[in-house]
Amino acid sequence: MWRPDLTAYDLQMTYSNFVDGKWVQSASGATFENRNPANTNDLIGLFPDSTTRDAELAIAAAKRAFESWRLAPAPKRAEILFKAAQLIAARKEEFARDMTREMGKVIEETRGDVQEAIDMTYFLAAEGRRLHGQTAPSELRDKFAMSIRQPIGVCAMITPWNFPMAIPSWKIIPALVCGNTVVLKPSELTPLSAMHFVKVLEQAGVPAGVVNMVTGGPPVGEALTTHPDVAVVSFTGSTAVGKLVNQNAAPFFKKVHLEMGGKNAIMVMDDASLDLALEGCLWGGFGTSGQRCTAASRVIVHEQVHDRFVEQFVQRAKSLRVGNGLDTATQMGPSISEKQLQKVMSYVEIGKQEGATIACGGKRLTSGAHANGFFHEPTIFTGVTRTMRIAREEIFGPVVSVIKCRSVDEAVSIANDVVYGLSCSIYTQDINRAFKAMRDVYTGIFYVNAPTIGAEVHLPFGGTKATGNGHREAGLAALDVFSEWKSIYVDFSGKLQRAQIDTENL
Ligand code: UN1
Repeated sequence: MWRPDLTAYDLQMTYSNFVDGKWVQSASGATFENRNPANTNDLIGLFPDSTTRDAELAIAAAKRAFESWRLAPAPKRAEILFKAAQLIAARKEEFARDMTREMGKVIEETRGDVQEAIDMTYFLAAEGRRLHGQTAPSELRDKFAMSIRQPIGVCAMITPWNFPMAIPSWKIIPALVCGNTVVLKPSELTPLSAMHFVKVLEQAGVPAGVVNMVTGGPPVGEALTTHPDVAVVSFTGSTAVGKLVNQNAAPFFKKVHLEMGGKNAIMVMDDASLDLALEGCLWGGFGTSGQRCTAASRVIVHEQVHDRFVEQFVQRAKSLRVGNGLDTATQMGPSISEKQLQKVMSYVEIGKQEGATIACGGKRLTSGAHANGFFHEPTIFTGVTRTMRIAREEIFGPVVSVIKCRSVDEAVSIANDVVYGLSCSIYTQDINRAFKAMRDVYTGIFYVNAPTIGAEVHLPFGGTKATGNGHREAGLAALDVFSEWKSIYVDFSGKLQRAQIDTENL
């Protein structure tokens, strides 16, 4: 369609919403820019800055499509999803490169992100031939009892920028296999990867209206969380926004699944293999530039090995190569945006003021290859105590706080002493300490001799306290978010039988 308000240059890179099986512009015609965080001169494209009206149209399409999709046999729904997994696998490298360009994380990691979407799609598509319920004996004669999962309806999904394809897949695939329909609002910072995923679903044969995507900011989020025809809201992002989502949805009694912040700790005991622990802390703390909700932003080290550990940790962090993630020599990419980088820098100031010591890093990188991106040095604070804000608040950047401890009990107590409860890990060779920590740390994910990041798709993913609201995604637990149980009793006795009353009927 000819658009007099856009130049040819713009048109080449103007992407669309996906509503009712069609790629369409926002009703307003407005767009926002998607730029490369490693080089802001690189404009990736213009995406619809959608309005309430766009969200409403998408919800209406999803509502209509639900009536037939819910009746499609689950194994048939699954066949489409298997095909989608194959299509993604065939284009993995292309999707990974686009993702590094729009999100910044290094190419190895974006390949991992795409792989996670492939894995999740295969894993949950297979539920099309299971979706098991239960059968149970009835307490009455000639009566059958069973439970089945039923789809719920239109599911709204609000996804973050740090796992631009994996997280949409965690939500969309279980929703679809259960027979729901979807409206996705991906982060404005990474809409291209979400669009690739949605396009693949279209190509695989998902019928019109079953999956819709509306890009944009808060007006879209607001519409999705307050519309009466949305039955489920699944959100991954900050705790502050999660709270808003919950408040918006509460008056409608929507089912809300929230996956929010973390302040994850790696506990390094004095009997740990230090080399292994160092590798884990570097990967857990600085992988994805610390921009994972599972990132190890606290390292709690036993006093017996503290100084030795810190010396090597600092040395290794200093040597990390920071740059454009498409360069295979790069080990750490940029922060996602100026705003995110400013947040990181403000926490570095907070840490200094609180009296922690900057053992390395602490500065923005601005010259040479870093001039046009949002780069920050890998930063380690030592002398951190559990009461400091840098030890308690989520920073979501390449900043790790090292806290000294005297025992496994103290380490566990520090690990638990935050409002979040996503992931935690212990490095130890002592099985007693490992099991004690495994039991006593109150998180949704726990690792032994591995960092806090790297959850696999077939286990439940989520956290306790301010990290979540009791739901889990991934694993079979994801089905519980996107389906509701129906208990069914079939009485074939031909007479009225009263449960709990007709108790004599042997
Ligand atoms: C997130 O940071 O929001 O376990 C998700 C991990 C990844 C997923 C992280 N598989 O670190």
